[in-house]
Amino acid sequence: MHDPSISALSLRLQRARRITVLTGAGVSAPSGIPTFRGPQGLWRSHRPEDLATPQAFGRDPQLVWEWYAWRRKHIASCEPNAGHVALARWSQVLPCFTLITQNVDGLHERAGTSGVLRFHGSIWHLRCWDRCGIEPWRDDRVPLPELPPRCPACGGLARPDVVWFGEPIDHRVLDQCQAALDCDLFIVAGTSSVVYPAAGLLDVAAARGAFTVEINPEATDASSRVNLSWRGPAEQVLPLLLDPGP
Ligand code: BJW
Ligand code: ZN
Repeated sequence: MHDPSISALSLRLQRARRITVLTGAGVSAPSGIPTFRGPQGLWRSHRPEDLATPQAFGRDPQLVWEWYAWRRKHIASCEPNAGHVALARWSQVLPCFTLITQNVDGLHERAGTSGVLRFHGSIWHLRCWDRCGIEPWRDDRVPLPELPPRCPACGGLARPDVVWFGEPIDHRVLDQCQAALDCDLFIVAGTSSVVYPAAGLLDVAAARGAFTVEINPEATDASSRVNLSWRGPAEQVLPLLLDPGP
């Protein structure tokens, strides 16, 4: 590893007491999962207001579920990449490490990271649309036997346990994230940093004294707000940081 800023970042990672990483769709892109924005992004061919709002689901649950069923099938055929694997290793060897992800695909967990804080929920979990009181449940069957699926408790409609536009973040997840923002090093990787409140976590961590880093091949809304904006693909940069080469 010859790049001086990568070496400096690597040293920072090894010396930091508490490290928190926030990932976005770009971390799963090399696994073949489309991002949301950008030339091949999902929002180029699908309008978020038709598919990713509670109003859209209320109007046409079948359409929304068909989109989620298509994504579930695709994700099930994808594998974690070197970026996921590197972060899984960090989670195993760094004593105070927290991984927050905006991704709903479950690839961090499949790579071996436990305790992932799923900021926008999980495509593999469902919950009751009628809020009958049942806790969200996991259902990773592909395909689902019934579309739209039903709540096992009340027989009403089930919905994906994800966070749509206009919906609040689960307060338990938010509390755990807040605690993880008291860190020495905060890294954002593979996110355009345009969706709030996720994009604001960086600023909270910075205000509490963290050194902030962005890893992304493109400049983003966060680039000017971080201490170090590293332009590169997460699957290449992340594996270099903990295990520097010769
Ligand atoms: C690589 C790479 C490689 C490529 N390596 N990098 C103005 C108008 C309307 C609304 C708002 C507004 N201002 C704020 C809002 C609120 C809204 C919001 O932020 N909107 C903005 C878009 C304007 N936020 C919300 O509504 C949130 N809720 C909320 O605010 O609640 C308030 C409330 C309080 C109390 C009561 C009620 C309400 C919720 C946001 C939910 C977002 N949901 C989605 C869908 C999740 C489910 C699903 O997947 O189906 O989350 S949208 C989508 O965007 C998804 C993502 O998690 C999220 C972020 O996207 P991400 O990960 O950044 O992906 P991309 O595609 O944007 O970027 C990819 C990046 O990767 C790029 O930068 C590439 O360069 C990079 N990349 N290859 C590293 N190899
Ligand atoms: Zn129910």
